[in-house]
Amino acid sequence: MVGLSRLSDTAAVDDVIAALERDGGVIIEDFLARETLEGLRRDLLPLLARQSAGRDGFAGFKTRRLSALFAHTRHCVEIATHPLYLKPAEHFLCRPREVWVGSDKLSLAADVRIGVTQAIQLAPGQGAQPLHRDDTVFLWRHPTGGREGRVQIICAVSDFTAENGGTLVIPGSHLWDDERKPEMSEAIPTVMKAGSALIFLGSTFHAGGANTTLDEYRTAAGLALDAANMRQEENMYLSLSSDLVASYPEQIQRLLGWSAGANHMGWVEVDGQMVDPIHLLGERDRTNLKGVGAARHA
Ligand SMILES: O=C(O)CCC(=O)C(=O)O
Ligand SMILES: [Fe+2]
Repeated sequence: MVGLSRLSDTAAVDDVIAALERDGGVIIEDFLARETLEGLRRDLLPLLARQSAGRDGFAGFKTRRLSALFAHTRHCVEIATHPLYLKPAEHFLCRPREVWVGSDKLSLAADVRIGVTQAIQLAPGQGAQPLHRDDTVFLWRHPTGGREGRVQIICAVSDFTAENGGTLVIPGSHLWDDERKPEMSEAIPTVMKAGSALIFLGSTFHAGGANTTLDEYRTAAGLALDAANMRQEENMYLSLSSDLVASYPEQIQRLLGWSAGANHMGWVEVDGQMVDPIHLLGERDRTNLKGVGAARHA
């Protein structure tokens, strides 16, 4: 089976787009400047070392995750705004739709939002994650006809190898319909040097690989750019304080957006876990919280 294309950091934006259209993913070698890679290591590695490991099979019992990356490192700026990531992302995410407003036919495109930020460290002994599509959070349907809900990047903070859990990707799976089940035999590990990056579409099947080494940690820093057309129209998080929201019944708290739901939208990190934000309101017990994936991936 043929793996993803590898392009250099001097590639043209159109070449990145073409590779993503064809394969659903692409590797950009030397994506990060050396100072950025060093800065990410300096900022993130000590924090990752303090995180507790996942508490379900999807998050990974031997995987440490650190989210809210913009609170922890300013080097996310270089990742999110790198032209070989941001411009292809806009190509797939900002597809205009024609709408009538009175007698005007308007062409409107969603803009882009940073939908998730996360460093992920696989310890030796971590098994492979289940193959999945990251646009599952939007319950996106496939084939997409080229309109994507998410474009994801995973930057290698350590080297990625087949042995240490380099992200498994099924090239071409972004074109599959929703009936086709992904098989591990179709997935190819992402092998890349620290500083390189894997970019893939939200509709591409992938998974964290198995770390079969005895002593190597595989560390990634990633984020997702999402189409901004299905967020809450009114910004409840800015207009209502969390104390005010806490004074309402739980049903209203959840309706106002303090809920992650079965599709995991809106989680917040607590103690290394991606948890339902309802736990942050009021006097709730926050010890030993389970992540949003726990119900399905015990
Ligand atoms: O760790 C990785 O390589 C991928 C993780 C992933 O796909 C996820 O957690 O959604
Ligand atoms: Fe994923």
